[in-house]
Amino acid sequence: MVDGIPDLDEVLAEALRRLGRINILVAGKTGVGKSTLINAVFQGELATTGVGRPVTLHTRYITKEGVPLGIYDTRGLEAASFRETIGELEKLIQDRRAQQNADDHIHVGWVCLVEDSRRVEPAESELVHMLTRREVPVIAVITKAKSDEGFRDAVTDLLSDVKNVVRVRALATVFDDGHRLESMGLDDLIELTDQVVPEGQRNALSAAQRVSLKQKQRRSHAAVATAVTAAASVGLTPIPFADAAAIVPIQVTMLASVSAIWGLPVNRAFLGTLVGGAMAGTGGTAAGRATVTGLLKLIPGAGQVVGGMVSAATAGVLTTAFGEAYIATLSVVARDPQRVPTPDEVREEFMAQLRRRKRLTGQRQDQ
Ligand SMILES: Nc1nc2c(ncn2[C@@H]2O[C@H](COP(=O)(O)OP(=O)(O)OP(=O)(O)O)[C@@H](O)[C@H]2O)c(=O)[nH]1
Ligand SMILES: [Mg+2]
Repeated sequence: MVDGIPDLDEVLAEALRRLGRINILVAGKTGVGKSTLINAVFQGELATTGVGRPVTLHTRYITKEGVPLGIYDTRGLEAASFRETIGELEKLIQDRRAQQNADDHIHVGWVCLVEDSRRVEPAESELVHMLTRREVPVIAVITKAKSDEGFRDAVTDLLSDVKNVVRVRALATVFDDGHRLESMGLDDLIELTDQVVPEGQRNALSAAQRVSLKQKQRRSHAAVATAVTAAASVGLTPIPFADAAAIVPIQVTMLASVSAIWGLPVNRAFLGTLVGGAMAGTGGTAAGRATVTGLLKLIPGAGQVVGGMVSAATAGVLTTAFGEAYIATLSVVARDPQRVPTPDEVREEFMAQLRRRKRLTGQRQDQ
């Protein structure tokens, strides 16, 4: 930290630390489509590429470098000895719950039932009971959905402890006559999961998933609101604009947090391209001041206050404009979950979004 301005690496490390981790227990009989579901919903072909560490006889823990997600992949529910499997899982949950760090807990259970079977068996009911007793919220996931015929209602009745029941089709299904049903329900599964996991796990869920743009946008708006509060408290004592450097780390932290929420690489190359040298650790020097002012000049509305004073309200307005421009940027360039945008693409769109907002604030001033 130099003269109140933290180093970019510190900001990045903090953004990643705050992202945390979400752990999901995925259970269901063999062949119901658990691995396919995991690969469809999350980044990085987790279920096939992550070999997974065996944590019990019937459960592997799958993680992937750079994705803030852990999957407990359970098998053995189909065996006659399913009670043993459930007993093992119960021990596992308690063991994880005893950890200090909430990132080590098991946050939600997805109990998968295949639609074709049209049956709920004792293994699934007993598993749901156990998870509920151990305060792990459960979502029943009906997989390979193509024809409900009342099965969803039946599952809702029979597994009355679950928080919700959702029908999903992880892969498109093509019938012999050529009729095609696209994948469906994956975004609903994420929305429902978001509702039942602790607040501290939601950004990690957002970073890891690749099916709900809506959830990423919602989590980003929350991160911007946090930054606005921080910026406004800096501006409570109105500060001369030249010293508004104090709100720059807040803006950069916000960009790092929102990037993390979108599952983008939170590293120096990425953020460095976005903010230029403003955070390179030159804070105390004249050159540092110049780049800080340069960054501030990008912010819609900030042009009008250069040389003046920044109040709490202004600091809040500037931060909101900056954050919303970044969310709009990612909604354009990071829309395709199959492809990570390059830092230059993000920067170019961000500048365009900022210019557009500046024009709008300019017009309002002229009226
Ligand atoms: N058409 C279609 N096929 C699916 C869908 N989900 C899974 N499958 C197929 O079902 C088969 C089994 O899927 P997996 O994902 O391997 O099932 P699993 O539950 O992981 O099985 P185990 O690991 O053995 O417990 C595979 O051939 C998948 O391609 C789906 O939504 N639609
Ligand atoms: Mg599998």
